[in-house]
Order: sequence, then C-alpha cells, then structure tokens
Amino acid sequence: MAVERTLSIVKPDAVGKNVIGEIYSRFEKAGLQIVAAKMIKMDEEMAGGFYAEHKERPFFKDLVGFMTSGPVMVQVLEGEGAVLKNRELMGATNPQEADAGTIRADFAESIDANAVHGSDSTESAAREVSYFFNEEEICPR
Ligand code: RTP
Ligand code: MG
Repeated sequence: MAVERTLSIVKPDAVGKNVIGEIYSRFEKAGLQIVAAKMIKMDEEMAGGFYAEHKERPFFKDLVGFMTSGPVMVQVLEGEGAVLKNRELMGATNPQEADAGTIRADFAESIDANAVHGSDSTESAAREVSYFFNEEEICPR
C-alpha cells in the first residue's frame, strides 16, 4: 500500500472535552505519524471554504456555525493507506452508527458535534492539506 497524507481535524467539541491527546494516541497506535499540526480558531470564510462541497446542503449553516464555535486542532497524518485508515479510526459520521472503539463512538455526541474530520479520498486530502498547510510546514521523518 502506498504512503499517503490525509487531513485530520479535532473538532471544537473534542477540543472542549480535552481529548486531543487521546485522539492523537489513536493515530499513533494505528501507525500514522503526525507530520504537521496547529491549533486555530476558524472564521466563517475559512470554515465555509473548507466545506464548500456541502454549500447547498441543508446542514451547511449549522456545520459552519459549529466549526467556528471554538478552536480546532488541524493535523496532517502520514502513513500507509492513511486516508482510509483514518476514516476507519473515525467511524461513521453519525456516532450512533459508529462501530465500537472508533473515535466517534467514544468521543462524539451527535452527527453535528462528531469529534473529528478526515479527508474522504486522496484527491480531497491533497486539497485539504494545502488548504491549511504550506509544504514547508510539513515535516516527514
Ligand atoms: P467530515 O467531512 O467532517 O469528516 O465528516 P464526514 O465526511 O463523515 O461527513 P460529510 O458527509 O462530509 O459531512 C460533513 C459534516 O457535516 C455534518 N453533517 N450533518 N445533519 C446531517 O444530515 C449531516 N450530515 C452531515 C456532520 O457533522 C459531518 O461531519
Ligand atoms: Mg466529509
């Protein structure tokens, strides 16, 4: 399997619950390396641009409102099959449907406040990584 990069966000609910380290630990135990990271508070323009694919969806306004409600941790994860591996660690979008032991099953409250974001394809990963990070900010080992 190819070494990939994927964009991960610890969302405001999980930052507020003080579980950044517990979530990072899941990545590390699964063999993913954190090769870039920063804490930011997004404004509406930044969050809306990030989720532009959902602009016409009924939940878009709530999604942008939630993602700007507090600080987030944004990180680039690198490893073999990183995109799919991260999606498996996250679990289903709705935490009620997420498999036991996944990040969303363990830390998320609702489909809106669902603890983490992860890129859903290598194409979106490339766009999303460059949305937040310059190449000089990424530090592969
Ligand atoms: P994410 O992009 O945040 O990693 O989540 P995802 O791929 O699992 O889900 P996606 O379909 O991309 O939706 C983005 C976020 O919008 C919220 N959402 N709400 N009320 C709803 O039906 C609904 N559907 C999606 C979720 O917070 C989801 O994470
Ligand atoms: Mg998505």
